[in-house]
Amino acid sequence: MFKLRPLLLGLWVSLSAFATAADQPNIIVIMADDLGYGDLGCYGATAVKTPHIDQLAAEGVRFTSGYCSASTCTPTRFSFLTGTFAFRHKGTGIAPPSAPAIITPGTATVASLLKQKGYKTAVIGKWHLGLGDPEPDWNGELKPGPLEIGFDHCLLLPTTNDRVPQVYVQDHRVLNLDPKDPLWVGTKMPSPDHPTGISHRDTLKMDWSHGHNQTIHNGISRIGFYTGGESARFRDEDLADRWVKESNAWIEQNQADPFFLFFASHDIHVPRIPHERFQGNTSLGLRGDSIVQLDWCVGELMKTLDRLNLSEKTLIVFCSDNGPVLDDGYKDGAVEKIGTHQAAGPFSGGKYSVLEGGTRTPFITRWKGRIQPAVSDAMVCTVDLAASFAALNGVTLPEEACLDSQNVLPALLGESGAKGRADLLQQDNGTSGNFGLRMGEWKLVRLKKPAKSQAKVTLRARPEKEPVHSLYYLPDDPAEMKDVSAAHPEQMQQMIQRMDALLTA
Ligand code: NG6
Ligand code: CA
Repeated sequence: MFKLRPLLLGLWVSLSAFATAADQPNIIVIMADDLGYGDLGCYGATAVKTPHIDQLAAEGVRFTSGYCSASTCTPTRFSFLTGTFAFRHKGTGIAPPSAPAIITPGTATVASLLKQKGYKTAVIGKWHLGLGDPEPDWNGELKPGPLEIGFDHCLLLPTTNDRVPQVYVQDHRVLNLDPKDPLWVGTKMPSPDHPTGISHRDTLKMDWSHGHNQTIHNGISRIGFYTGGESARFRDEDLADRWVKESNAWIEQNQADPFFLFFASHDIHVPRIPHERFQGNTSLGLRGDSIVQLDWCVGELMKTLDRLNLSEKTLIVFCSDNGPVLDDGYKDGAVEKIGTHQAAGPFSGGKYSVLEGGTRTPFITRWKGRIQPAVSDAMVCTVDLAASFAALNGVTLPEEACLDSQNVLPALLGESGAKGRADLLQQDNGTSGNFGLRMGEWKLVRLKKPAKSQAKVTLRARPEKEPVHSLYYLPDDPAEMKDVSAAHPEQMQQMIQRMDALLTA
């Protein structure tokens, strides 16, 4: 008996190790930027063709109730990585050009949780979660940043491409920076003759419509000022190609280990300047052409997985960081060329909004050989990926970490009967006091501040004056037009209480 026990134990350990390895797929999260529910072929778009993403959906699960957790970028990315809603932390609204690192080193993140199970980890693309402490040292070491919260490698656009500077950050440094030409980034005009989108408006290759009128780079004026770093600057047109190239190389180098790649596309955020070969591809103008570029990126990543025989060992999650917007500060034809295209699908609102269009976005999972193709109405959110990936790898979440992340793995894997979340709180940029709560098929909207900026961004008109609280029954009214709170006061009260409880939890 004494001899048998270590033997059995050994057998058990090796069997369980085997089981874990088989269940440790590579994970790629592809996050699009400002992509709406209706912007893809597989979600009903006809004015733009997205064959690669449609293929991903046909081979995996396409969610009809997939969400990001906020209707702007920084809070969604914060809560995706940390598994905790952004409104619980100060300073998680849209990050300005020189924002310091928003996620404190040592915080458990999707990357750190997977790294502890032997994953190689990288983020390639748009960051927008701040760098450095108390501010970025553009000419020195840019830390803390992704490498201090669980990533082994990064190649980043520091914020978002309508904000300065247009340089790549590779690991802790600005890539290709010549020390003789230091990079300066600031909020004030560096000199009275510094060319801006106001003083040199007639030279711009794309005019601005609001904001975005400070330093000019590549014929486009941006938010914020910068000088120097000429050898480090990139062309907007080349961003997507560069990130695909870097991702393919990184996947190839790390294929022996399980890997986690966060591919953070900049498409289809403003300024929408896809590569020349995509310009003019659609009738929707540059916004549509950027969707084609995004689709191309997804296709290239899929090809790499096929070439390396990794498609059956890789879970891909495709999602967006917030809903759609047409005019977000540049005159790029998005409004004029929209035609009958419904960027938010059947929903109202979009970017900046707590209506469904703000956060209900494309959401697709694919793991060839493991996930049975399906369309699922289970409610899942980007905030749930942390707990779900942890569960997939047998990682116990640390105390006080990933507070809002629910394990929805069965739903992500398309298992029959998997329900996903029972409810979901939806936030905007985080300072308005506006929130949404989806509970089952009901939706509560709390508007503390009239969503006035939405006139510019939404595709569906809203009533002039809206009450603080309104209630909608989504199966009958996906566009949240018919407030049914008077007919369902108990439902309304229950949801107000649940919203308050979640906000103060
Ligand atoms: C807004 C910008 C908008 C966009 C957004 C962030 C103006 C007038 N508007 O402040 O253009 O950059 O911030 O978008 O400057 S996000 O998707 O990264 O959250
Ligand atoms: Ca965004």
